[in-house]
Amino acid sequence: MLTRREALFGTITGAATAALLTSAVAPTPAQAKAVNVGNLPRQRVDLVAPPFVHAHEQVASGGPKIVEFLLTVKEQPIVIDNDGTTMQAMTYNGSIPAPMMVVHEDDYVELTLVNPDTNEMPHNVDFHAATGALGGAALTTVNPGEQATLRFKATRAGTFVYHCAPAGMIPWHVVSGMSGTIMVLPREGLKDENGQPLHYDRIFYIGENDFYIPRDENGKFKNFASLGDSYDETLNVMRGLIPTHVVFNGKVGALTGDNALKANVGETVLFVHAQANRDTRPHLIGGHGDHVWEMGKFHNPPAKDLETWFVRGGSAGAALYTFRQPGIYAYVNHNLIEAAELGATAHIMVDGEWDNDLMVQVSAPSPIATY
Ligand SMILES: [Cu+2]
Repeated sequence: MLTRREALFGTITGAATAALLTSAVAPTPAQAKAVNVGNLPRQRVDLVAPPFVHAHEQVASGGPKIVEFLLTVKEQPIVIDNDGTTMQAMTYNGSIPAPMMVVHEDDYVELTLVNPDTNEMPHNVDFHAATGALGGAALTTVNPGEQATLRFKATRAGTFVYHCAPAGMIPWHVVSGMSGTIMVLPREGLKDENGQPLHYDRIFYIGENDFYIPRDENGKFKNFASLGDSYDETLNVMRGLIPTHVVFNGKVGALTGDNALKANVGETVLFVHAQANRDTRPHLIGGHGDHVWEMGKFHNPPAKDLETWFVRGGSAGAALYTFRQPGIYAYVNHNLIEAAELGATAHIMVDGEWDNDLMVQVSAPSPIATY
């Protein structure tokens, strides 16, 4: 059991982590370059749970602004498969993945992080989109009962992971659910490889997680009474590097069957796929990536016509696809064992008219003819 004191003051053993911490020095006023953002307009955005994304402009209609977001840490048990396996999860706003934030390049992100006093652990946010102070983690570390507000300038366009990074406990917090995505759009919107504008009709936000659930002496997944109780055994499973679950949006089946995503033939969908901890390889069965920013960074020209794309652990990729045929599509991690056995599958139900030019069954199955 991890005590509150150990959680607060660290169980740091690695030299690398210790080095990280000593470099995490917040600037004193004398060192800081003054900025004046007082005249910028402010916009408060209420975040929505994945796979959906809050309303946003694709092309910015005005100049840079300050965009305010609120994340509240929720430590809570979450059911992660159809057998009722329960993980002592740590989340931002109660969802896995955490909500997507969308801003434009040169906007200022102003995040307030609230850690209610009912929680056990300290938490923070490391924004891969931010510059300095461990991505903001050094300036947002809040104990239970505290809140902090961070402002950073979104200077790089793309899809970026954010995640919790508390001293001595970074991987545990990340694989327990504390990661999300921020999308920084170019002010003029997305462009193809020739600089022509690209637009999406829908955006689907898929967060992939690898979970490490301890088993009991009979091989059954264990439920723990509290987050702290789950720590030691969970860490042992994590150190084996073999996940027990690889899921989209927090749970086996979170995006399949009745929870399938929906689109229409002719619509262009932007798939944003985040994995904060481990490599993955999204693939749309029966479709493609028309334009893919595999690394998620929009000032690089998109790759075209991809069958499968690679999303590095600790990053978020983006893929645009215009659906041309109706049907139920499976969107998978194309490590098919992870897709079919561990959970990394989503469905997209697409309505519309079938195009026989693209595909037709020339003859239905029948007994083998004699030639
Ligand atoms: Cu945390």
